[in-house]
Amino acid sequence: MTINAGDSVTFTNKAGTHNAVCQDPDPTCGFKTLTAAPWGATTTFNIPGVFRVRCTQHSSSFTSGMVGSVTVKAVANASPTVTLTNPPPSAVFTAPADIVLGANASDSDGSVNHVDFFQDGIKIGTDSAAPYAATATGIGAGNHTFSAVATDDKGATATNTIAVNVSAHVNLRPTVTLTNPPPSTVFTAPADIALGASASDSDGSVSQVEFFQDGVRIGVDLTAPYEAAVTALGAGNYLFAAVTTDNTGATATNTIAVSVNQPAGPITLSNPAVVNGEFHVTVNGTLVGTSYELQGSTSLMDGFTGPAAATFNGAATPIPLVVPVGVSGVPKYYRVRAK
Ligand SMILES: [Ca+2]
Ligand SMILES: [Ca+2]
Repeated sequence: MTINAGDSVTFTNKAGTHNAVCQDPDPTCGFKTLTAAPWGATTTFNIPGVFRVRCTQHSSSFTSGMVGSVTVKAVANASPTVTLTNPPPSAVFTAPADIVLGANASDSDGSVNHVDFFQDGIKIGTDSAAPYAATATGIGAGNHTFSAVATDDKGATATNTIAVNVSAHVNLRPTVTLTNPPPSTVFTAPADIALGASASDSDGSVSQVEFFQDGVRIGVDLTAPYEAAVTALGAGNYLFAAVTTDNTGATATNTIAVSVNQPAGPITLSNPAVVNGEFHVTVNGTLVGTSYELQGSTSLMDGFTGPAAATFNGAATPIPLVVPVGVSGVPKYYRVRAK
C-alpha cells in the first residue's frame, strides 16, 4: 500500500483475535487492537518512509505470516501566496514621500509565518501577523520597487513586487501684498512713507521681503512684519515694489503707485473784474493737491461769512474763475483760501 504523508489507514478484523502492529520507528502507528467493536482501527501516517505491518496473532516478525507494508510518500509543501494591496496602482506620490505598504498573504497547506517588505531590494520591515504592513519614509523622486515576501510555516517563500514612481516636488510661489500705505493715502512733499507688506508661502516659508523704489532696493526684512521706510520724498509719482523670496528661492512681486503732491504754497489773485454780472479773477500759485474756495463779502466788516462762491481743487495754474455776483448784495471783496 502506498499513501501520502498525512493519509490514514484503517485495519479491519475479519474474525478472531487480531491486531495490527507497525514497525518502529513510526510512533503514530503503534499497536492497534482489532478485537473490540467496531472491529477496526484507523491510524494516520505522517512520516514519509516504508513501514512494515504485522498481526501478532499470525506473525512473530515482520518478515513472514500475516505481514504487509505501508509506503508513505512525502507530500510537497505548497508555497504561500502574497499580493501587495497597498499602495494602489492609482496612488500618486510627491517627494519626499511616505508610502504605507500593505500585503495579503496566505498558505493553502499551512500558515504564513511572516511577511518581509523591501524597498529597492533593501528590507524595511517585517510583520508576523495580518494585516501585514510596513511604511517606507522619505522616498525621493524617481522609480522605485517595493516587494512583499511571504514565508510559510515550512520556510517556503513567495514574492510580489510593484513599481512606484515618486514625482519631484514642484515648489509653489510665495505671495506678497503691499499693505501699507493704503491706496487712498494722500502724500505731500516732503513725504515720509512707511512701507509694509504681508507675505506667505503655502508649501514652505518666506525667507525675506525686499522693498524697491522705482527699481532701486531701499530695504530688506527677514522677519514679519515686513517693513521699510523712505523719507523726504519730493513731489512726483513713484512705484514701490515688495519682492518676497521663499525658502527655495522662488519670488513674487507686488507693486503700488504712490503720488506725492506739492505742498500748498502762497497764491495770488489777479485781473479781477465784473463782466456782465459775473466776477472774474485769475488764481496764481502752487495749487496742486489742495482744495480751495472763493468767497465774497460786501463789507470786510462783516467778514467772509457767506457760502463759497466757488470751490476747486488744485490743478495747473493760473485758473480763470468766473462766478455770478451774489444777488443779495454786490460783493466788493473776494478771497481765495485753502479749505
Ligand atoms: Ca505551505
Ligand atoms: Ca514655496
